[in-house]
Amino acid sequence: MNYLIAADSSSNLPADSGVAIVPLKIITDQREFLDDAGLDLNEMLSYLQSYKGRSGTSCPNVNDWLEAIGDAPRSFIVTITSGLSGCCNAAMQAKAVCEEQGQQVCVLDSLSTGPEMVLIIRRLQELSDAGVSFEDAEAQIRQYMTHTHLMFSLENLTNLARNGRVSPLVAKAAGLLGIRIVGKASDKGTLEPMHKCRGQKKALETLAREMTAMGFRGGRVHIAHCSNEEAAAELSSLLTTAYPSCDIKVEHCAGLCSFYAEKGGLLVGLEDSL
Ligand code: X90
Repeated sequence: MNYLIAADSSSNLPADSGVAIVPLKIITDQREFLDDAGLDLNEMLSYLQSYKGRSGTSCPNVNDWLEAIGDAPRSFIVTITSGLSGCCNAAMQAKAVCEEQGQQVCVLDSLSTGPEMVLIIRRLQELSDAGVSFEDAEAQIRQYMTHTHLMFSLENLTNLARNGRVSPLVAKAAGLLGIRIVGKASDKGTLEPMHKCRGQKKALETLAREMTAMGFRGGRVHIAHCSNEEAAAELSSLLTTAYPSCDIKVEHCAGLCSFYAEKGGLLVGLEDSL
């Protein structure tokens, strides 16, 4: 590989992915969970379920990013959306420090999270392996990012609303029995709710339909789920039926995405063919 790739833990990538992962934190008045390979996700989720006080998250700081980059001469940093987190801002500060020392750093604001970040990272790894120069890789990846998208289906938006990341009115709708909010990452990198769907089956059909509307015709798909293997499998089968050539990978949400997507939540990264 000819450049280092770093990303924050909202990407849900495992420790052995070849990417330098910088963890976010999940914080309550009593405890703090670092979203890294040492996190016991089930323990965190069951603690949060019984915990009734305040909870939130915090993003890495400039030093966390500097540590991840180390003395690598060339690095790409892929962050969670600047529309919802300070993560990208901290990475930009790290870039400024590194550039003073003669290192090249390109910060990519995903305007998204989770599985769309994984699509971007996967493509970066391919460019790196193919020996594409840093400058050309930046141009190509920015172009690629205009063709990647994120959709979601959420059963519970309590933590998003409590932390000011979605309107309480949207969260309230999802609180009704069986209602899922299906939506996408907006152009500004915020949540854009599109449909209220009753039941999982409807939600998944709506997701698949909206993916087609976005230009999906059977490219790469990454599905990250929070304790909802069943929905991930069902969506995979809907997509494979419609687009037999599509390349689907399913992963589990790590700490940060689990906190916000909550139990049952599904995040879908996709490529359009426009
Ligand atoms: O800086 C921090 O503390 C992190 C804040 C992150 C807040 C949002 C995380 C969202 C996770 C929920 C649904 C996907 C929507 C993505 C829209 C861009 C996943």
